[in-house]
Amino acid sequence: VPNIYVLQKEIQFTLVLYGAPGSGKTTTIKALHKLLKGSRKGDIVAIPVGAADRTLLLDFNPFVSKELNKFSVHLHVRALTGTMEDPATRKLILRGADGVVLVMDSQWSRMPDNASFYRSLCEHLTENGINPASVPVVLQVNKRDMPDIAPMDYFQFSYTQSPAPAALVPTIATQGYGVVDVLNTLTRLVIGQQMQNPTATAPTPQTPPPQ
Ligand SMILES: Nc1nc2c(ncn2[C@@H]2O[C@H](COP(=O)(O)OP(=O)(O)OP(=O)(O)O)[C@@H](O)[C@H]2O)c(=O)[nH]1
Ligand SMILES: [Mg+2]
Repeated sequence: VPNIYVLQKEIQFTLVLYGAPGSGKTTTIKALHKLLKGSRKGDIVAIPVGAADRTLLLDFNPFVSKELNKFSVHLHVRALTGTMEDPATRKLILRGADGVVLVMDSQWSRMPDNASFYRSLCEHLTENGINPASVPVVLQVNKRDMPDIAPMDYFQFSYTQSPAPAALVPTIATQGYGVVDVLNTLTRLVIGQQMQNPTATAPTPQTPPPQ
C-alpha cells in the first residue's frame, strides 16, 4: 500500500521487478538508471539477502506529479538478483509491492520458466496478504531482439488469468528499448488506482486484458 503523506503532499510507492533468473531484471534496472534524467534518479544499491541472492534497489528522487494534484511522487524500484533458489526470498521481495513488473524472456525455450514465475507471483502475492487481482501488473516482454521468440500475441493469450497484466510492453533491455515505457505505464496504473481508490485497502475489480 503506498504511503501517502497528505500534509507534505507526498506519495511513496514501491514497484517490484519479478521474473525468472536471466530474464533481464538487472539489465532493466541498469538501463533505467542510465536513461533517466539526473535529477530524477538516485543510486542503485545492492543489498545481500543470502549466500547467492541480492536485492537491487533503484530509488528515485521525489518528482511532482501533475496527474496527482501536484503531489510529489517518490518511487522505489526493487528486484531480486541471483539464483533465487530460496522461495522465502522470492516471497519477501513482493512484500509491500504496489505494482509489479513481470519480466519475461521472449525465447520459446524460456516459456516453462516464464510460466512457473507467473504462477509463483500469484502464490507469493497471496501469501503476503495481497490480492493478486488488486495489484497492477505490467508484463515486460523482454529480449525482442533474440531469434526464436514467441510473438506478442502469444503472451497476450497465455496470461489472462489473475493477475491479468494490465499492459504488455515489448522491450530490449540491453538497448534500453521500452524500459522507460514499462516504468511509466506501471506508475500511471498505480497512481490511477490510487485516485480511484484512495483508501487502497478495498480490492479493486480486475482489469480486463488489453485489446
Ligand atoms: N539479447 C538480449 N539480451 C538480454 C536482454 N536483456 C537481458 N539480456 C541478457 O540476458 C542475460 C541476463 O540478464 P540479467 O539482467 O542479468 O537477468 P536477471 O533477470 O537480472 O537475472 P538474475 O539476476 O540471475 O535473476 C544477460 O547476459 C543480459 O545481457 C535483451 O533484451 N536482449
Ligand atoms: Mg539480476
